[in-house]
Amino acid sequence: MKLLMFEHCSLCFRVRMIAALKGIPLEEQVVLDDDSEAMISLVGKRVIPILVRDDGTPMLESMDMVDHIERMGDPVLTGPEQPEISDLCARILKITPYLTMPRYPLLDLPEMATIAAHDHYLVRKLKVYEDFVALRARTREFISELMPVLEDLDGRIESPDAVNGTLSKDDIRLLPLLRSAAVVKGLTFPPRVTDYFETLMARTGFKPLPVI
Ligand SMILES: N[C@@H](CCC(=O)N[C@@H](CS)C(=O)NCC(=O)O)C(=O)O
Repeated sequence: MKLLMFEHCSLCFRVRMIAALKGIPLEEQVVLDDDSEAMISLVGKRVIPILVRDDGTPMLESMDMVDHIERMGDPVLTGPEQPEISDLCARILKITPYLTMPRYPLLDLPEMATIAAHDHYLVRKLKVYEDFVALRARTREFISELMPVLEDLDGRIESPDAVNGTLSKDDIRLLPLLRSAAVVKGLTFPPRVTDYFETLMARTGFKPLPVI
């Protein structure tokens, strides 16, 4: 199996996470941001992640990819899901892009390894986010908005090994969002969130992204 991905992409990390948790080999192919052809030639449109199965069939939905990998060998996502965790993920996602998107181009990520790819990302994202410098200057304000959500999450974490006590798709939703948020210098996760993040990241074997 091959995953076309961006290093910063949290949906891609869902797929990388389940493969790592299950010890299933996954070939990771980082796509340059300006290489739309790599995606279009496979699935007819620009989208990431794309999982190319061993029979050559591409998959386009990250949670379908997670289900596909979860069906291989012994299951690991055996715990219950809680709607409150999905809701918390949605609340986190309303704020974190304003902190993370303006930082990714500063992190020396492989999807922006050329100036063309780097500037392609900027042109694409600035259509939505308008001014990355201005957003980075509002870091304290966005962190203040995010902290109460992370405090609510802190109160809901049942174990450092799994948000609901036993691994479930809620962990697949949550850990990638925390991995993205953790790029923000000055953002300190509450204690149980920190413990959860560090424990589960260590279990996946992936290092956190750089902090800036
Ligand atoms: N529902 C899809 C959503 C995929 C998606 O929205 N991907 C975004 C990146 S995270 C994308 O392809 N954006 C277009 C681009 O990067 O040009 C999934 O969960 O895999």
